[in-house]
Amino acid sequence: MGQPENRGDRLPPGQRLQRGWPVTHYGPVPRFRPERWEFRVFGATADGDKHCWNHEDFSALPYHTVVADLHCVTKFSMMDVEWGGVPAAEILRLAPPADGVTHVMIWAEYGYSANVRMADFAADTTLFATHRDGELLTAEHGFPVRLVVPGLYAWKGPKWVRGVEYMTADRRGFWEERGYHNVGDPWQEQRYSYQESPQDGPEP
Ligand SMILES: Nc1nc2c(c(=O)[nH]1)N[C@H]1C(S)=C(S)[C@@H](COP(=O)(O)O)O[C@H]1N2
Ligand SMILES: [Mo]
Repeated sequence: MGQPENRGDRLPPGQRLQRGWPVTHYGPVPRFRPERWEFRVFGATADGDKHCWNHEDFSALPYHTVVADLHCVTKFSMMDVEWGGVPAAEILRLAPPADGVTHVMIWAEYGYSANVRMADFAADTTLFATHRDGELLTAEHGFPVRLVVPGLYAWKGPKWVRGVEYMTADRRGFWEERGYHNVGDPWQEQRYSYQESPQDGPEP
């Protein structure tokens, strides 16, 4: 992932600052049904098994906070958002991937998905956020869980996450199949799939 040149240059190329917190997503806001909800890790796990948490157990996992900027590919950015939740590294520790896992697919309600390289997923600022500014997320902002990957455009952070699939090869997610860049680094302005170099994505 790219880095800002310096602390005073916080806006990636082509972005502008947004006041307030808009709601941006495709499709309807899902209704949370605690009795049916589970967070599932599956695919190429080290032990070959699925690992599942119900809402009560997921809520009891270690809680960390991360302050991060959010960059939407539609060109607005929000600075210094304080997220709270479960570090992705904690999920990797509790449900270890098999050798050879290179990417994850994050799955959300209604089949929304986003592929993320393992190095980005395992970064210590990647968080399954349940809170913002110490308060539970609202339904439209992803309650009960959304992924936050600070170094990537925000479409790589699904709201209403339900699962993580460990993958031994890359595969495109929802927006990546619909013309958006496979990697999505805002500092390199990787917005659209036509900007990709061959090494940025899976075979077409
Ligand atoms: N499930 C789901 N998550 C999603 C999206 C979506 O369409 N569906 N849109 C993404 C995009 S493009 C952005 S910019 C952020 C917006 O988060 P916000 O509505 O909380 O500001 O959510 C991301 N997560
Ligand atoms: Mo976005």
